[in-house]
Amino acid sequence: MKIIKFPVRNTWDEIVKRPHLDVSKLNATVECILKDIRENGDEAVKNYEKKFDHADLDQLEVTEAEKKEAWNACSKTLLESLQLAHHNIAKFHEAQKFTGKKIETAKGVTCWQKSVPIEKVGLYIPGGTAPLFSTVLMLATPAVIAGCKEIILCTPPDKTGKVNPAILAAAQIAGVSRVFKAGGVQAIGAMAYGTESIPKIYKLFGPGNQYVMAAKQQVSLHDVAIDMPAGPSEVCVIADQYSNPIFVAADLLSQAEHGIDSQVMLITNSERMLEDIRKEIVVQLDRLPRKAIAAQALDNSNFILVKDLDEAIDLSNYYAPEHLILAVKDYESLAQKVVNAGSVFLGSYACESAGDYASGTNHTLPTHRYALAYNGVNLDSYNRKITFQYLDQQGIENIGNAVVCMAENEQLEAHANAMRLRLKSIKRK
Ligand code: HSO
Ligand code: ZN
Repeated sequence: MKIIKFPVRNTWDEIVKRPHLDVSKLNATVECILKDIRENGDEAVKNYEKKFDHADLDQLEVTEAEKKEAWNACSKTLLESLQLAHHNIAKFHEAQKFTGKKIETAKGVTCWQKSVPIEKVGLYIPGGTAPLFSTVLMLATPAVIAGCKEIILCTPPDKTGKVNPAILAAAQIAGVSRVFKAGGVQAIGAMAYGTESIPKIYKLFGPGNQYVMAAKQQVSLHDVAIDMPAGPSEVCVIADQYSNPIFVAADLLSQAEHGIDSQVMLITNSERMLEDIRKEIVVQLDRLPRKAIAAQALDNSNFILVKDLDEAIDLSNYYAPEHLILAVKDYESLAQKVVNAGSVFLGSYACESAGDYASGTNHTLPTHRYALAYNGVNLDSYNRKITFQYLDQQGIENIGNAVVCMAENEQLEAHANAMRLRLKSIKRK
C-alpha cells in the first residue's frame, strides 16, 4: 500500500484515479458475438456455451426438477440466511414505493406522475469459482416488489451443464420467473435481442467482466436500457484516533479480496491509527484463503494521512467511493457532509459485509467515480414515472395564450394552432 501524508489539493486528481477501463479492444470480438446471437439465436448461444463454458447444452432453460435439486443441495442454514437477507432487502425496498401527488399547476391544469414497472427485465449473474449469489437477491427482490411482469435471469453453467445451487435457491426465494443457462456476451445478447427460448427484455441489470460490460454498453446503444456502467468494487474508510484498527483492517480486506483490481482507500487524521491498521492488515491478510488476490489489491491502495476530518470528508467526496465507511467517533456529523458516495456505513459495527448481504440496502452500486452522478440500484431502477395531465376549459384560459405565444415564437404554427382551436371553442360558448 502507498502511504501518502498530507497531500496538497493539486495532487488529489492523482489519488482518486481509477485504472483506465479500456473496453475498446474487446469491442470487435463482442460485436461479432452479439451479431451471431442476433442472427442465430439459441443455436449460437449453445455454441458459445460450448466454447467458453465447456458445457454441452440441449436446453437453455433451467427445469423445475433442477431447481428442486438445487434447493435440496443447499444447507438449511444457507437457505435460512438467504431468507433472512431477502426479508430485510424486501422490507427496505418496499418502503421506497412512490406515491405520486396530483398537482394543480394553474387552475384547471392538473399534472401527476405514476410509477409504472418495466414489464420485462433481465438479470445477469456471473459464474466463476465463487459466484456471488447474493446479487440475485439484490437484483430480483426490487424487481418483484416493483411489479415487473417478466423477470428472467441468465447465468453460466459449469462444465456439466449445472447452475450453482445457491444461485437457483436465491432466485426461487426472490421470485424470479425463469432462469437460463447462458453466460458472458451471449447471455447479454440473448436477453437484448431475444432467442427462441430466451425472451427479449427491456432493461438489463447485473455485474460482469469486461466482456459483459462491453456487451452491455453495445446493446444499450439501440436495443435495451442498462442499470449503470460498472467497474471494480471499491471502499473508502475514514478513521480517527478512536477507531477500532482490527475492524477497519478487516473491512479494507473484505473489499480487497473481491479482485486484484479492487479499490481500497483509508483516510485518517491519526498517524498512530494508520500505523495500527497497517500492522493489523498484515496479521489478518495472512489468514485469508484469498490472500494472493487481496495482497495485490492492497498493493494498489492508498493510505492517506490528512490534517483533520473535514479534509478527510472533502477528499472522500472528491473520490466518490462506491462504499464509504465512517468508522469515527462522531460519525453523525461527518455523515451530514457526505455528498458523493454509493452507500455509507456509520460507526464501527456497520461493516460493508452487512450491506453486501443482509442489512437490506442494495449492493449494486456506482463504482469508478460514477457516484458523482449515479445512485445504486433501488426500486426506481425498475420503474418509469409516466406523467399524466388533464386540462379543463379554465386551464385553457389560464395557459392557452402563453402556449400560443411560445409556439409562434418557436415558429411552430401547428403547435400554436392546436391551442388556438381550443381557445376559440371556449370563446364561442
Ligand atoms: N461488495 C460487492 C457485493 C458483494 N460482496 C457480493 C460480497 N458478495 C459490491 O458491492
Ligand atoms: Zn463485497
